[in-house]
Amino acid sequence: MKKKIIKLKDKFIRYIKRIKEEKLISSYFKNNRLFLVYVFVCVLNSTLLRIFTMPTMENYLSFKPIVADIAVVTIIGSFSYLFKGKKRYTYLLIWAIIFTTICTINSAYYTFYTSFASVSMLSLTQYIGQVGDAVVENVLQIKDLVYIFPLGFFIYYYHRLVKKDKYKIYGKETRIKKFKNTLITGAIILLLFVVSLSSLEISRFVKQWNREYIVMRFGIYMYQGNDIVTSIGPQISAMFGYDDAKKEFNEYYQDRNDEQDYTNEYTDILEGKNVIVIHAESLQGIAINRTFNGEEVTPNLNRLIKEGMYFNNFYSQVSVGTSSDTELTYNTSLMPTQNGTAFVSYFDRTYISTPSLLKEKGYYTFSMHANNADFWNRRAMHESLGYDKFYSKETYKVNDEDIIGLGLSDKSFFAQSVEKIKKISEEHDKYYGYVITLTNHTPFSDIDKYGDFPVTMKTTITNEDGTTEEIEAPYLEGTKLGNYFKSVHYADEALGEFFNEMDEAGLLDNTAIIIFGDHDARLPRSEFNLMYNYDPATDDIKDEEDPTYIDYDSFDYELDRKVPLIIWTKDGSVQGEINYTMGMYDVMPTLGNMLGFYNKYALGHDIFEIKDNNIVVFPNGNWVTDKMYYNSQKGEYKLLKDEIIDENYINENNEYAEKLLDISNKAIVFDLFNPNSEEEVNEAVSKEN
Ligand code: GP9
Ligand code: MN
Repeated sequence: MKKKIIKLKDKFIRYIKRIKEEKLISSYFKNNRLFLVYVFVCVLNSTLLRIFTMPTMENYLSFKPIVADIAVVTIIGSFSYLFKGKKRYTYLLIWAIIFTTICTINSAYYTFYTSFASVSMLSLTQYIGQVGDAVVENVLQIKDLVYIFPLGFFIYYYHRLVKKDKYKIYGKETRIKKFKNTLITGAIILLLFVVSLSSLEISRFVKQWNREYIVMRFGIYMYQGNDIVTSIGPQISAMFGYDDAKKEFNEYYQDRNDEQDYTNEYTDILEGKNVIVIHAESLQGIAINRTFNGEEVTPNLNRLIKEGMYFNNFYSQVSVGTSSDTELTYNTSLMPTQNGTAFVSYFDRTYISTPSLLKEKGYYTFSMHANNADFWNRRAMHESLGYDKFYSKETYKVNDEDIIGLGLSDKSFFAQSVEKIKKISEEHDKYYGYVITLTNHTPFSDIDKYGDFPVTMKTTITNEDGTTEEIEAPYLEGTKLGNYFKSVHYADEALGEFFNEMDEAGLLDNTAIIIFGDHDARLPRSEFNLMYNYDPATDDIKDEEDPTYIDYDSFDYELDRKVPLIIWTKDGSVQGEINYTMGMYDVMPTLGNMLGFYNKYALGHDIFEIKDNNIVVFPNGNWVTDKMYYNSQKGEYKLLKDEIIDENYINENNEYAEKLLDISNKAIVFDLFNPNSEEEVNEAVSKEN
């Protein structure tokens, strides 16, 4: 071993000597001038794009995307060495043009959409029009043309080399050697880059929806390459297995009626009313009715719960698409897809959705959210879901003092939204709006801006000498969970203001308001343990031996991920507390019964029909019923009722869950709600017969 190391050391020293003596570095630069200029030009363009589109200090100094760009450009450029003479230049020129075009298009696209372009958008014909307009409108801006200058320099440099007779033409052997060495160098740079990535960076890259984040870390070329893979991948997988999928799909739904075949006490109860849906970011059930020193975390929600209908056993069913998955499931009663996210990979499918069915009943449908329209690809997907208009960040005034966390504060967002809704109400008979909040988003660290809400514990403790003392123990102060409650308190206050403003504008009189938490807040389990088992005397978790100690296991944590669902009307026509286990996919059929629409393909149920017989399936195959929570990965469960359950119950529910997830996924991937695809199949079937 020692010998080997010495040998290697010798070899390395000899190599360094050789580099020095033979002036390898300077001769490399001399002999590969065109290639190096090509690398420089392409990397410079990508860097300029980042600086012009996202001019922050972090971007100026960021080294990572430069490494990524060098790796991509070097690997692609290495193949140029396989070509002889002028062809080598032509190869490099073609790629330099491609890279420059990528930068130019993205530069123009960014000005218009504050995001980066995606090839998946090209499949929307209407979208091409929009992108086309954007490019044409912006092409005159100097900053979009800047990228052409480095390209021009590359062309000029080549001609200069030729003129001075310095453009080297290599023999076949040298060419292959050069190709190999360059490719290996590129691969090593790529490897170094990959090793430096954090798990968050990798997961965001895989999901590909947070485009600014990806371009900032991976550079524009890797972003665009990944974009092509994530956009085309689903199209390719949808090419295989269509017939089987369609058959299974038809069998699954064959017993269902085309029309609703029941009525109950809530049928049509909200018919004709305007509807405003509040998709409340990260609003988790644990905040409801919780107090700190007698102060309610959510006084406004607590009031609405009493005045309206509160579903206290309600779960979101999200996968990696978090907010967007809830938007899918709420609007369509379908489950998130098994690969990628529906919003990014399958936005161009046909969906049967609440807004599209309400549109048939004469409603004007819109959505509102003060983030970039391309976040989660909402611009495209909200249109696919049947929203007539999406009011995104571009339509809101975002003053610096109104920014909290991810962007525009809920208070400002709501105030501006009420103005918009007022206008809509003047222009349309009936309307349905989906309003997405933003402030209550992880990491809940903007606590200075949430307003004062101490999450301490004021209590009386008995000292060892028997004396008593009034103390204010820190409790959840300084924890993420504590900050979360501060943030929710702010979100609740904003909601209260929204209700007041809506009422003042007379917009609540004939309107039903639906409020739900979009998913849990991803809070650490250890902090739940602290919350439930806090000892103010020691400012720590109680001893497990303490008789008041509550054992908090992973199932309790899963059950605590519940989110509230509220249906509220000013006239109090819908009231009560509903305990049935219910999931996001049950909202469409439940609301459909109340508003007078029906979707045969809903995977959930009207909760007032299925009642305590319901099952909520999660995208990972777990499920929960009134009787038990089942973890399908571990094959473990927790009983929720004092009832003995047999093996059959678990097997049947497992089968049900798997089938449901499979059908949902196939319906989306193979575009099975598309009437044209139905026609095609019918044609095929009639030919067979
Ligand atoms: C982004 C917001 C948050 O606009 O809806 O998305 P999330 O991180 O919750 O999926
Ligand atoms: Mn969310």
